[in-house]
Amino acid sequence: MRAPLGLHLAYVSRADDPAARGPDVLGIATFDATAAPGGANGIPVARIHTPVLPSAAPVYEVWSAGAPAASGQRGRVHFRRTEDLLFGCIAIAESETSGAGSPLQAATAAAYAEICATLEAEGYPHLLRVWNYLPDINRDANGTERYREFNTARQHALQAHGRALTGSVPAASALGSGSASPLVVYFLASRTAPRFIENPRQVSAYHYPPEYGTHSPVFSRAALREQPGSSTLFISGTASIVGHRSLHVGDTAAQTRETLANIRALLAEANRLTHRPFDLSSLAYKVYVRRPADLPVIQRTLTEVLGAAQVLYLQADICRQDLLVEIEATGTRPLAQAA
Ligand code: 3EB
Repeated sequence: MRAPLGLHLAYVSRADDPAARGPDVLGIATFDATAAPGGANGIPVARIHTPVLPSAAPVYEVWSAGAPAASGQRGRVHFRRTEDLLFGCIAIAESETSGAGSPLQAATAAAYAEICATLEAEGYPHLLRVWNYLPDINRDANGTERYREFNTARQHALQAHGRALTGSVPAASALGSGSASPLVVYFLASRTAPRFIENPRQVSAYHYPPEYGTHSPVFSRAALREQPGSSTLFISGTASIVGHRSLHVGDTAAQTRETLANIRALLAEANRLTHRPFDLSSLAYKVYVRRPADLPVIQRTLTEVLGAAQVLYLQADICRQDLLVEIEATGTRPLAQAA
């Protein structure tokens, strides 16, 4: 079957799945895959080291454009693009870095510098969505949690490239990955500007108070990309945070329900901006579970609500020690034909 019109996401279990091989494939993220997928046509592959639950079988997250794509490389960034969209990925081991700050900060600075340089050189200035996977995200290093070190370096790198630090900043996720993993960042960017969406239930992450780190995380709660034929919504990693505080510490089911309330609030915000409303069942989800033993309670809480939606569960550490679950989502809706 041909992919639907517009940017499309599918989770498949085989590298040789037809969905992972078409000319309109923009890029792939693999979770827990030892072997690369076909890599046909120079398709960029982000290799993420987070166990897939419950099966430990690899999963391929395949992004298709609905239009033919062409591959390229700039420095360590592998990318593939259409007229309006660019998918890219970069992996940097902390052991291969040098420069100011800790190895994680040097790797983060290098990754973001190369991403910004690629976007400038190729002419896709608008970052829509960024996924960040950092080894040992919650470990203390040099007296600071590594996630906080990452936030400082990300903010400095974006600032050095003249990019916004509040407002027009991409939707994002930032998760832990295995200790032996490099820092892996993958992203989608476009020539045309999306709309960025905040959650009225939450303080914007870029305005978090200093108790969460000297430099706030730079991301929007969601991004909406409207095209002539379709509309795509990217919901950032979302957790049990109201205002700026973590709620329901120690209660996984309640954290899951609060996270769904945040996602519903984002859908309501997005639906004020688009002609074709999104609902919970029109999205595909990636659910990050800190403790594998919590999988059944999270699954039970979600399946009641999400019905037949695609859901991928991964084991990953989350950027605050007290968060047990985090959920991101993406969906594309065809736009109504003009009468
Ligand atoms: C939060 O709401 C949870 O640092 O890029 C979610 C999504 C989180 C993205 C990031 C962090 C990031 O603050 C953590």
